[in-house]
Amino acid sequence: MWNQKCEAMPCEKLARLQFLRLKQTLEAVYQMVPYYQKIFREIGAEPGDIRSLSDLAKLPFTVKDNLRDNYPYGLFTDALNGVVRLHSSSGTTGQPTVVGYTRSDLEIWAELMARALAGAGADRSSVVHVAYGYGLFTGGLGVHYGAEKLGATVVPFSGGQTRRQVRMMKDLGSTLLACTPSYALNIAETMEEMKIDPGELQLRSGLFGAEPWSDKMRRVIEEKLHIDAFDIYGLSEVMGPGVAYECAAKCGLHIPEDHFIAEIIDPESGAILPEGSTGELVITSITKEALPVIRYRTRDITSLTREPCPCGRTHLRINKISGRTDDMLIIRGVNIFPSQVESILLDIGETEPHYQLIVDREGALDTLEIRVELTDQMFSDKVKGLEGLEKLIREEIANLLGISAAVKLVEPKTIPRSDGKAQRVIDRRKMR
Ligand code: DLL
Repeated sequence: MWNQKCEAMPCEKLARLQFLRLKQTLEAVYQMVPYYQKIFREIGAEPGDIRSLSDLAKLPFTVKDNLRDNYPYGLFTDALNGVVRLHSSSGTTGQPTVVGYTRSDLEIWAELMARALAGAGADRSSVVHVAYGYGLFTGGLGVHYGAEKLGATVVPFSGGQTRRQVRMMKDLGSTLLACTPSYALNIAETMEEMKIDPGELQLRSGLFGAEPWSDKMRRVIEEKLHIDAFDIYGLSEVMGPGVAYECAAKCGLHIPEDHFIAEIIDPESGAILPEGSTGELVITSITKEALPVIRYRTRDITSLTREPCPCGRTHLRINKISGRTDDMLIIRGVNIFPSQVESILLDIGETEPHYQLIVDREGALDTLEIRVELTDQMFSDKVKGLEGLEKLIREEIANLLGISAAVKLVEPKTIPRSDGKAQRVIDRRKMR
């Protein structure tokens, strides 16, 4: 554990600390952010009316559009005064959002990333190879400063030039790889092409996140790279990577509750759901200075638990994120997440772990086509075997997800590889 005092703080003490910090955050936004002043006015309340942690529920949610509508600096507490860094969210549609950090915000971010890296087994002796993109994306610099804080040696590679990444990891004796899970697959494949056995490297663990990935995918990556793979979660609006991270027990991701308050809500009604229920994660920051967020709707679907964790950390855990509310596909009334399809494909295990979902509409009906890559061996196989495999995938999808999908087996290496977040879904309905 990187910070035993904070990460294993007794629950009552933690709740008292949370309340104190929440009050300070509410006072700050009430004093300094016209947007929040308006919100308090609208509900006829003042920060003093929040008398317990559960009173937080009296405040309305903040959503991405609130940040967009106040672009670029409207939700910052003090314009750019004291802000030493900006990042921007990776949003592919519409107006981007800009997020800012004071020096204290950056120190806390580095602290939380040091916790996450320690959770994945890293220490001062580690060589951390960062293949998340550097730049406006929070992945690269987020991991970078956490690894430095930990005292590890950082290799700030960023994304791309995959062959060179492999050579550098081998030459420099990198022990931990940090990148998206889809890029980790790409790296593993490149290693195979270069005829380098993962055993020739010193890699022991991986810190993967920034996109949904199933437990099955974890196993595939672990086998291909001979490592122990850990999940890390975060989003720019709340901080960046480090909003939740796995420990050695791998039974959920701990949210550093001395800095964030987490809730799970029903995405339709907004009602708070009881512990264990699946819904949308909502986060309130309680130590951020430049851009505090109050009840921020992440759109990410998960559940939370306060059951004690064998690792000794007292902070609550969220389950692996199954997807985003906006990535959920509704195919003829059935809701599915791409990660569910991923699990089924990897369970069948006769294809490569590279797939894409093509969603379209014929008349009034939504259609789904699952494209999945054949292995080299299957590709040279007889057509009959391929028909059987297509049928098997179709049947498993129908049985387990309750939808009928077309399955198309495609040639090896024809689905685009990513060096960042993979594009798993092509929604042609949106292109019309
Ligand atoms: O992806 C921050 C990050 C960088 C997290 C590196 C982990 C590692 P954004 O670009 O703002 O920030 O995208 C945030 O990515 O709301 C989720 O939908 C998704 N996401 C992030 N981590 C995970 C994860 C970074 N571990 C959005 N599992 C979030 C599933 C994830 N989805």
